Amino acid sequence: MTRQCIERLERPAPEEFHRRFVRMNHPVVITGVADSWKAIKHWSPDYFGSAFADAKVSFTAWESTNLANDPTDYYEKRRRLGTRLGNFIDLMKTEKDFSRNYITQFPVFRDIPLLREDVEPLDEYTRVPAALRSRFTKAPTMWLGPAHTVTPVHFDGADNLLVQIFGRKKLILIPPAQSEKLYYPCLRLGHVHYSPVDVEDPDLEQFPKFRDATLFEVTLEPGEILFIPVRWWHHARSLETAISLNFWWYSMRSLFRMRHPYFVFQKDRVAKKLRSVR
Ligand SMILES: O=C(O)CCC(=O)C(=O)O
Repeated sequence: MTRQCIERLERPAPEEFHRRFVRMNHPVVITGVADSWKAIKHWSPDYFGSAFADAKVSFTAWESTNLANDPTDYYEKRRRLGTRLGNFIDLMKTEKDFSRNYITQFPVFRDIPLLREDVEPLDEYTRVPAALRSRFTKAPTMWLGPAHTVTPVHFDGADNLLVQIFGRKKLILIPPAQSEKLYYPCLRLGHVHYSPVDVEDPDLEQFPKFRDATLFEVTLEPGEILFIPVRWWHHARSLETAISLNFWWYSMRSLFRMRHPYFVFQKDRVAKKLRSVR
């Protein structure tokens, strides 16, 4: 495996960001933009636990006796559970091993609108025209969990700005051109955008092609923004209690790049239907 760092750029001009990274479909870390947000100063599990304890949240719970971060085990066993934010944060502080419980994709500004004023728009970087914004951008979502939570490697159908708000998080990215090394498409996991390879501790006997993969790595600090281009594989691990926010947006470019997964998915659906009528 080859390892590379992801470049950091201090407040790049939006034009430079688009020319060098969005159009080239290449990741970068933007510094000096989000670090002045109120969210960076104020947001923490303690703040949420006292100010918004009653907010309803759903979280991903992965019950497993398998100590490894095996993606197949994760996709088979994970469940979506609901609770109140205050309760989740209490459990996070008191339970001995709570690291397989993770608030993922929480629509924070829909459910706690007051928090919206703690972040600044990133429209000059996403560049979605105002008239198309409601259709081409997804409402930002929040990720909150204790140290060691993992999101196994997968890719998304949109470009993404992942903003680290609290704690540090390590990301490993792998380019779409190397999808074969991640055993894509692996339809048995239920979705084509998942891979069975544990990119932190790969089983090279089972997945020998991964030996030649190139891993782009970065540890995000609070206030840093990682651009994850559409279809880039990414794996995340919180190094400590962490909060992140992500901003997904679509463009003609991202829709074009999702053609292949879409056809793989449709082909599989048709094959399953044909098998069921036989
Ligand atoms: O922060 C995480 O755990 C995963 C984030 C992610 O997968 C995303 O923003 O697409």
